[in-house]
Amino acid sequence: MIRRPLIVFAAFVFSLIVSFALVSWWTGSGRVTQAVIGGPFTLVNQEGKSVTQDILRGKVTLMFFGFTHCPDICPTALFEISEIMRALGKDADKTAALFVTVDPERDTPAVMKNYISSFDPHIGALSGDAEAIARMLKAYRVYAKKVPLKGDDYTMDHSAAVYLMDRNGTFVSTFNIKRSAADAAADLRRYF
Ligand SMILES: [Cu+2]
Repeated sequence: MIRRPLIVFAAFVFSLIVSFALVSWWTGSGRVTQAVIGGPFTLVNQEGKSVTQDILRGKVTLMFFGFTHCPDICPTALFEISEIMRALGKDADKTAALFVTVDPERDTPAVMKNYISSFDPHIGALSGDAEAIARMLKAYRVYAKKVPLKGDDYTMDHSAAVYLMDRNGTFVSTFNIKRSAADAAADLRRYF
């Protein structure tokens, strides 16, 4: 009987150790994820101007990777991001969105400029030469693959996650745009 409190105490200490281990594993892995997505880049914006990762500074940025010939996923995502910008109202100026091409062969800065003109003006576009884009996709863990179609035509298979970058240009997490624009806008405001 005298040992029972000791057992209870031992169980309590054990549970503390387990929780501590879990928390440090969890926060530790969070840091790893942040470190492996992102990094320096030199690309070309829709005006044909060379830009670096510095354009991410000072604004909460949504990044989306795709291509202008995309039949559905990309235009839908850009439409949804435009709706979020609209829901933000004046606060949209504290944010930016970047549409980065996975198809630099066809998506020249001029093509990108024309394409994004159909969407909210807070959305910019990034293109570049094949090598620079390949490096970018690798740094941001984006999957993209050319899929041949009839004749000389092709399409692109690509991952479609939207990335949330904080005001320092650091990756925070993926960002869910498949919800009401008001909810997504409220979520974005937390990072201002
Ligand atoms: Cu697409």
